[in-house]
Amino acid sequence: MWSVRMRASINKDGLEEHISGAEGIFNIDEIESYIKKFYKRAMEHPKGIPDKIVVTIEKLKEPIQTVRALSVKTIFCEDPEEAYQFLKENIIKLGISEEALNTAWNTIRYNKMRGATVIDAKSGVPLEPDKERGVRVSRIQMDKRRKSQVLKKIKNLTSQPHRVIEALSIASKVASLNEVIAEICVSDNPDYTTGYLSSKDLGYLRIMNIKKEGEKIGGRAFFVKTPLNIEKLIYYLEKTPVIVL
Ligand code: WAQ
Ligand code: MG
Repeated sequence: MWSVRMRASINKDGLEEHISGAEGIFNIDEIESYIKKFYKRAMEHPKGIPDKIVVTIEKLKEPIQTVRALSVKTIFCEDPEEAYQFLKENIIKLGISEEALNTAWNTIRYNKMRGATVIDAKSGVPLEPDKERGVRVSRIQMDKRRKSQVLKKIKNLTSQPHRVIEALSIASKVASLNEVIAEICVSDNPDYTTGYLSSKDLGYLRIMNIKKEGEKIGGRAFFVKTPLNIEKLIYYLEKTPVIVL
């Protein structure tokens, strides 16, 4: 099996600004058609036309692991205040401290990271070694049958189903780790206002109107138990190939 990854960016005043990315684990005979899909996606992104697209096609050497997809549920919140209340109540029920939630929320609102922050669920201290980049979950692919089942379930509840599939794949890989208590996510796309809270027991809870239309904020946070081997956690999330069943 092969890992295929794409990332598109545009140079603005010497800084590379991320436009879009996509990835998957494929058979060799699927690669060509996915490169075409990814290229199309890079060029047709609402954020603009990229001036650089990097495609990595890499044969996987490590054995592929499997994890179960989290169950999917949509929570109909009216506005960001209601969404944040829902988030807070559930985060506290999971035993995560308010400090930890505050650190996560501030990072999501004010920091531009390409990846996620990893937060000590008790102390609220961010643990990722690279604070600018964060941790990038990668080498994931949802099984075809699971994908069509989820697509059927959410087709009337989202304008961008592929976004849900990708986010659910990430969340399922993250939640499969015993060290992780929960994850929260807000898309950084100004036009995508549904975020999520996920955990092994709660599943993947899609939270509508977690931000206002047009807002550029967004990010991800993983709440973890300590003590923990952060290098091992990051290696698994970034490098270990996982199929989501
Ligand atoms: N690994 C870790 N963090 C990531 C990754 C990744 N592979 N990709 C993005 N991030 C971080 C980064 O800080 C982004 O700013 C933030 O997450 C949001 O990324 O069911 O599309 O790709 O309808 O904008 C949620 C779907 C969509 C909810 C989330 O995130 C639903 C989404 P985006
Ligand atoms: Mg994205």
